[in-house]
Amino acid sequence: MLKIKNARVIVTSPGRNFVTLKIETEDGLTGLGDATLNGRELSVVSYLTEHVIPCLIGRDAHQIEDIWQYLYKGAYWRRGPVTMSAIAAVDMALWDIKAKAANMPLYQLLGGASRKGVMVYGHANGENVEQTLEEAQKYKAMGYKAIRLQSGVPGLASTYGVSKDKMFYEPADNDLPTENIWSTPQYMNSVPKLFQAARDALGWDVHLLHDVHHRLTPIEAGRLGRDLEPYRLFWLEDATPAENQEAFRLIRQHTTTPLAVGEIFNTIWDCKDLIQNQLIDYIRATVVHAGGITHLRRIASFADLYQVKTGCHGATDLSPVCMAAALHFGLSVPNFGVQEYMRHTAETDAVFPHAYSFADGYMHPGEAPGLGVDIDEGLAEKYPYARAYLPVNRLQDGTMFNW
Ligand code: KDG
Ligand code: MG
Repeated sequence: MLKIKNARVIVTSPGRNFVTLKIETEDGLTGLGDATLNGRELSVVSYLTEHVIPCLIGRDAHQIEDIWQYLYKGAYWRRGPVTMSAIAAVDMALWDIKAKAANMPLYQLLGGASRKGVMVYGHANGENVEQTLEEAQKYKAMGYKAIRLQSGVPGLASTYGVSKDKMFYEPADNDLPTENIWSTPQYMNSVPKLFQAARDALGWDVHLLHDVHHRLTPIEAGRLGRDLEPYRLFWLEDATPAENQEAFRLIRQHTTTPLAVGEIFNTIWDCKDLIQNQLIDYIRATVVHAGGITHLRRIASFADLYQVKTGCHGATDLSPVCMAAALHFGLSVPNFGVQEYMRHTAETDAVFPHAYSFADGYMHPGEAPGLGVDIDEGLAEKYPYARAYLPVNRLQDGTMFNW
């Protein structure tokens, strides 16, 4: 038995907010779990501190599945981003502890490596096509095999995904949410031009991806997918909101462009219909927001039956702890597709020293026992929490719109 002696939550903001759960056993082993929910961070802190941690003390850290079921079924209130991020943090930390106890990198406990490395995609974005392609060339030069392209929309003052800090940040930097203005027709006109120019400039031996951020109706998404078919995208992401999973059937009827969705999903129930009806090609659920390694493996196993591959969310607002977990998962899972890799700043990397590395378009979690990531608590203390939000989106006439 590895008795849990203590657990606490560490909030730090080295450029942006990260929430980390640290669990300690009586034998002195420690495990880390990411619990960051961008823009709603303190709700998970409170859920963990007030409701979860008291139930962990004294339990056997080895009983990962039982503790998962206890927290999921026992709460009565199932699912949702706050609950599932809290459960994910516990789950990650327990896998970290178990792998340290076994003196193995976590991927070995998950079945061992299924591949040499985890193919990752980076974000190239710019205010116009030219700038976006300049950024894409930089990623190509760094060895990336897959690049996501997002460009400003002509006629719109700002576009989410086109940020100042090119390598690192989605904007989450205001005391109150920034407002962007959106026009679907202007957007729909601009994207095929971007990808035509991209194929001319970058060639055909690099995977290209695009994120719609849930902004189209299914029929608009069908049209965009069809317009993009000549450019052979790796995937078109979050084409329409997916509360209604049936919506993807309409998109599927109109395009062969591969579809990805799921970065905001929390459980297998959010993607069950999408997967079993083969309405998507990639499932983007990730460790921190979908109940940890235990639940993500369940989603991936189910997806494998339907030839749906993984494509975990990996934006900068998921901490290095989640990145490490995603890499152990991605290295081992049979139906791996691609892993998103938006880099963290030097400040964040210093707070979370880690064993994972990037080389020639692939990442590897490293060979350190456990997740292979630590937290420098002294340094973490120097970066206090600062309230920050994701931006919101309105139509030109002021109507509140999809995110
Ligand atoms: O917190 C939200 C961001 O992580 C998200 O908007 C980034 O869409 C995103 C992506 O694909 O990385
Ligand atoms: Mg996305």
